[in-house]
Order: sequence, then C-alpha cells, then structure tokens
Amino acid sequence: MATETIDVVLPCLNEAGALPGVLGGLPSGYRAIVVDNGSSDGSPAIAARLGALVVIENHLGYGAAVHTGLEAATSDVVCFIDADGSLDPGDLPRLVAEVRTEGADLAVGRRVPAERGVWPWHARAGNLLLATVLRRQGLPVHDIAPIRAVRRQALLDLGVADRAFGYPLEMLIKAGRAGWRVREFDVPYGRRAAGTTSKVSGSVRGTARAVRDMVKALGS
Ligand SMILES: Nc1nc2c(ncn2[C@@H]2O[C@H](COP(=O)(O)OP(=O)(O)O)[C@@H](O)[C@H]2O)c(=O)[nH]1
Ligand SMILES: [Mg+2]
Repeated sequence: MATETIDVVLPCLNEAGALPGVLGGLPSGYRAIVVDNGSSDGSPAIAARLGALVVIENHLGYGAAVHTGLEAATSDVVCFIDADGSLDPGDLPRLVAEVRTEGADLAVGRRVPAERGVWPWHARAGNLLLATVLRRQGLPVHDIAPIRAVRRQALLDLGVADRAFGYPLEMLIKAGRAGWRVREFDVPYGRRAAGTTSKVSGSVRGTARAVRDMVKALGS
C-alpha cells in the first residue's frame, strides 16, 4: 500500500516558466497530471517532456481543470497543487499521510507568506473573510488554499459543481456539511516562478472575480 503512486493534479494556464521547478520538486512516487486550458506558451509540451500526464480541458476555469484532473486520476488519494511555483510539492506527503493513515477526509494547506509581497492585501483580505465564514460553520480552516489531499472517490461523490474559482470554497462547504474530518497544515507560500503571471489574485480585478465566484459557491 505504501508504494502506491499518488496522483497530483496541477491546473495550468501559461506556466511554462514554473513547470520545470514544480514538476522537478514532486516527491518520488508522485505522478503529475497537468490539466491545461489552451496555454499559449507551450506549457503542455513542457509538462509532457518532464514526464507528466497532460490532459487538455476545453472549458476555461480553475474548477473545470481540477475536476477533469480528478476524473483522470486513478490513485485512491489524490493531491492538488498550483502549477505556478508558489507552493512546495514537498509539502504534499504530509497532507497525504493525514488522509491515508491519520483518518482525515481532507487535508489542506494554510499559506504562510515566505516573504513580503507574495500575497496581495486584497487577496489575503478576501480569503480571510471567507475562511472566517467557514470557521463559523465549524470547519477548522484559516485559508482556502490551492493545496490539498483527499480520497478520489469521496471527492467525486461530494459533487462540487463550481467550475471556476468558487471550486475550493464550495468543496470546503460541502465537506463541512458532509461531516468530513478536515485538517489544516501550515505551508510556505512564495513568489510564483519568474516569467509567469497571476491569473487570479495578482490584481484587484482578479481577486474581485474570485470572490464573486466564491460568493456564488456560498449559496450552493
Ligand atoms: N487549466 C487552468 N488552470 C488555471 C486557470 N486559471 C488559473 N489556472 C491555474 O491555477 C493555478 C492558480 O492560478 P494563479 O494564477 O496562480 O492564481 P493566484 O495564485 O491567485 O495568482 C495556477 O496553476 C494557474 O496556472 C484556468 O482557467 N485553467
Ligand atoms: Mg498562484
């Protein structure tokens, strides 16, 4: 059992500059599933060359990418992590162990900025607010982080419907309602890889879009 390969889903939109570092940082025994939405910078070819399974998703959106990656995955426990180099894939085994052997249904990260300026104030504020709402609902989380480990079938059964940036929040809300045991771990959050740009929280407008998606998810 301990030798089963763990699938890691990486949503990817123009992350050519980040993929070598992220894929190279995967622990042994972890297989990358890069889900691309029409990158124009050659990301899919780079990911394939680095040994990842590349899945092309035609519908744009973070949620569409992670859901398609989940469907493509075959391992019992599946991980998710951003492909921009801001998070360390070396943190995944801790989350996986929590699900595999410690009885958690879902293990998530809590981002701790590794340096100043990596987490724009507007993104941090929106995130903090929504995490506070979740804590009121009984979930022990302080972040809605894009790094997590969960059992594949359980997540499919949870029926997360959002296909945009509301996906992680809807997942947590539904996990709470289903009585899942959720565990949160500090993970360092660094600068995204040089030469790549934020699709979400790098601008006030991007954050506003993400918060809009998340507020929609709150009503689901
Ligand atoms: N496939 C796919 N990936 C996306 C999409 N939007 C964002 N991503 C990826 O999702 C992750 C999070 O986006 P990112 O730009 O880092 O968001 P930020 O951290 O808030 O700036 C990154 O790996 C992106 O490449 C999308 O529409 N489709
Ligand atoms: Mg990012």
